[in-house]
Amino acid sequence: MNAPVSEFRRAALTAQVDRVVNSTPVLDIHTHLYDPLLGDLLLWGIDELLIYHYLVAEGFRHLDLPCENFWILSKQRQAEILWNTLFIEHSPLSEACRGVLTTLHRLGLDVKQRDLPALREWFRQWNAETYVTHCLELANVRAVYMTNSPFDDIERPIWQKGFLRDDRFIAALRVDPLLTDWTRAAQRLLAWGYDVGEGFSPATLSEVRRFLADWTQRLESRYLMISLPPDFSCEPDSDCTRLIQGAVLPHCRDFGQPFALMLGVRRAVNPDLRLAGDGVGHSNLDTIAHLCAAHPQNKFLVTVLARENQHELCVLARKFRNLHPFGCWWFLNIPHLIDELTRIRLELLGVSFTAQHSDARVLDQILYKWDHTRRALARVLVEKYSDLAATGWEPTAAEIERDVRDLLGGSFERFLKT
Ligand code: RAT
Ligand code: ZN
Repeated sequence: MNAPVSEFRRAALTAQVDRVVNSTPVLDIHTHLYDPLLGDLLLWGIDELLIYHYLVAEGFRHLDLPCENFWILSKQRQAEILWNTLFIEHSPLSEACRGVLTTLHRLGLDVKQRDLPALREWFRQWNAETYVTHCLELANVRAVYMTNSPFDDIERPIWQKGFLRDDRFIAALRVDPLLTDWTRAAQRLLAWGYDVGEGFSPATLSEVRRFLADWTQRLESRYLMISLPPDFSCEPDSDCTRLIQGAVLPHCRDFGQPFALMLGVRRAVNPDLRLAGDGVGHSNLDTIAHLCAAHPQNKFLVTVLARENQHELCVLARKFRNLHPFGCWWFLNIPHLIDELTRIRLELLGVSFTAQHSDARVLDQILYKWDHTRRALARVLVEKYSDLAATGWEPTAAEIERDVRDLLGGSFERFLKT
């Protein structure tokens, strides 16, 4: 049997892994953050942090208030209600609440005062442009991928007009409405000058491809993305399947880009909660197996929301090198599950996956999301390298740096290039 590494060796390994994990810049491959030149779309600051939909869902566990009475309030008032409910009347133990405190702490603010007006005052010194640089540097994030939808009426005209891009914000083309509600999407495409018909004639599919190509070029987007419900399947005759096979996959092949699928979200389980009202369901991953096998020239970036799907996704990734698992998405982005998922993935895939994406909707959140992930990742890696050291295989500093770089965006970049 291998002798466990000495306490001294383990402490040295811990220090080394912590240093590497903290100093390796992250490529954040899926967020809802925006280039600051997209204007008010980029959210930041204490009130936005407090009204994050993860906190709204938790606040309503306690609030004795009809949802509609909450939504008509100003953002400031909503933030005050959630602050009082989740931080003052109860301890902020949940991951989303702790995240607000980690963020403030990383910004150098004194949270123990529990003083919301003072916190607000501190944020007044910033503007979006300077604050972006401050947060990216502090979080040690080298670039973030945005989520860019041509179906968004605020975002679309800004792209059409054009603006000087900030190269730390990379575009990803998001097309949920196209694949989940073709009837309505077709009307929009028609209105935008794409000559689509109701069925899926070759002419219609080629117009959909023209639409995807135009937006990929306009955004300079690097992948095409959709989130789908747990019952997503490639039924041969469904609109979604026809569009995927006849337009999305050929488009991705033309541009050499991955198709990113986020599976398992049940939208509007409680619509009164708006963005906070979505739930989770177990997906049938046979659909992913089928896509990967039937389309070896396509690349699939996949994350699944249900904990129960995680092991199966890793096994699939062992079968198909055109499948790249990424992130601990949404309800999985809690330390307990980051730990579990990272172990399962490392044990089944080595470093050929992307350990995390932040999914940040508010700029400042990258501080906590990456801080918490880095801690969880370092803990798991120390254990894994210790297991190797117990066999006599001592990882070198360069090897640890290479592995961490891969897990925090390097593997993803390689996958993009293959
Ligand atoms: O994590 C989230 O903020 C969700 O609301 C979703 O946006 C999800 O990440 C998605 O991209 O669909
Ligand atoms: Zn997202």
